[in-house]
Amino acid sequence: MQTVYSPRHAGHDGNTELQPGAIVPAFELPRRAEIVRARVEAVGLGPIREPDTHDLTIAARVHAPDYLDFLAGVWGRWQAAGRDGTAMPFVWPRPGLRADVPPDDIDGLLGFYAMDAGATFVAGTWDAVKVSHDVALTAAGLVAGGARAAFALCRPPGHHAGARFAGGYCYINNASVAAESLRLAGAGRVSILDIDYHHGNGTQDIFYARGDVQVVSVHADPMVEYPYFLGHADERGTGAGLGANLNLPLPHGTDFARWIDALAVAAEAIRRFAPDVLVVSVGVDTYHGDPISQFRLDTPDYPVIGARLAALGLPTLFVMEGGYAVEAIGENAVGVLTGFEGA
Ligand code: Q9C
Ligand code: ZN
Repeated sequence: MQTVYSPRHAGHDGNTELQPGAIVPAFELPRRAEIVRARVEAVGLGPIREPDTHDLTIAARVHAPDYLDFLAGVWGRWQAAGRDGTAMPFVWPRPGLRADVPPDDIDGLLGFYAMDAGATFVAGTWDAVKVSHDVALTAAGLVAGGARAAFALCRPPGHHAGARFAGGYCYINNASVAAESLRLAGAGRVSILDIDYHHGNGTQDIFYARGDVQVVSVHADPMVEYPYFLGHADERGTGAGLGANLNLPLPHGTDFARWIDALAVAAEAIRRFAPDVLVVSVGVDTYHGDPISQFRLDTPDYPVIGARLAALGLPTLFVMEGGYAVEAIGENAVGVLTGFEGA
């Protein structure tokens, strides 16, 4: 399969992250994408190409246009306030406060458009975010054009970004933009399967009331894990989307035997939905060595996952999400893809 990749992700670098009790260097690093790209080359997965440039028309169908304007302009506003380094919010409009009026001040705006302190901005962030979106759309175009599969090597990731907020290292929801583009290219129904360790709250937020895009997620139980406030099993969609959202939360310590049972439930739900195309949010932070996660998957498990996904028999777009055990991220992420190809 073809991989779409841009070196311009690397401008999103040098940012800090708020962790319990400390501010530390961000876990979501440029090296992640470089190691995945090197592994794609090492195993000969297929050609690597750069993305085409896309405008934000499709992104503006899944995100609020004022949110996209904020993303594009935040660094300029931060600089205009005389600042450098890492822009990060510290105050949020939780329920009970006014969440309908974006403030004028940069610190208010940062919180208005964020769910947490986890989507930080440096000088190169917007360019990397825009290009990550281009990568997703270009790879989606390959699948729309008839490819059996394609790999969008997105960085930064996207699945925590909702219709009008950033969070969890995510800004534009690449998988959602790709799914919307596949609908516009003629797919009547699209399924998004999210296998990142964390619940894809942003993807769920975007499609919760839609019946044409199914969202299925296997993830750590939000009772004990980020994002904490979405991802429970009783969230089944609303209105036209009722029944088109499926969450399969699993406890800390989940091993591969238990995880793959949940994947079988997910796969059965996708078969019943009978989509024309599948988008997979591929996070490999389910790995036992991941520094911020608590599942126990191992490197040989990832090709098995890929083979199970291939058995769905659908045109499939893989979109890179999380995975922070940097030394293993190449083998694990590309393992899903080689398992898919080998099936
Ligand atoms: N102590 C993705 O995998 N921080 N985002 C968790 C744990 C947020 C992960 C803090 C993790 C976001 C795309
Ligand atoms: Zn994750």
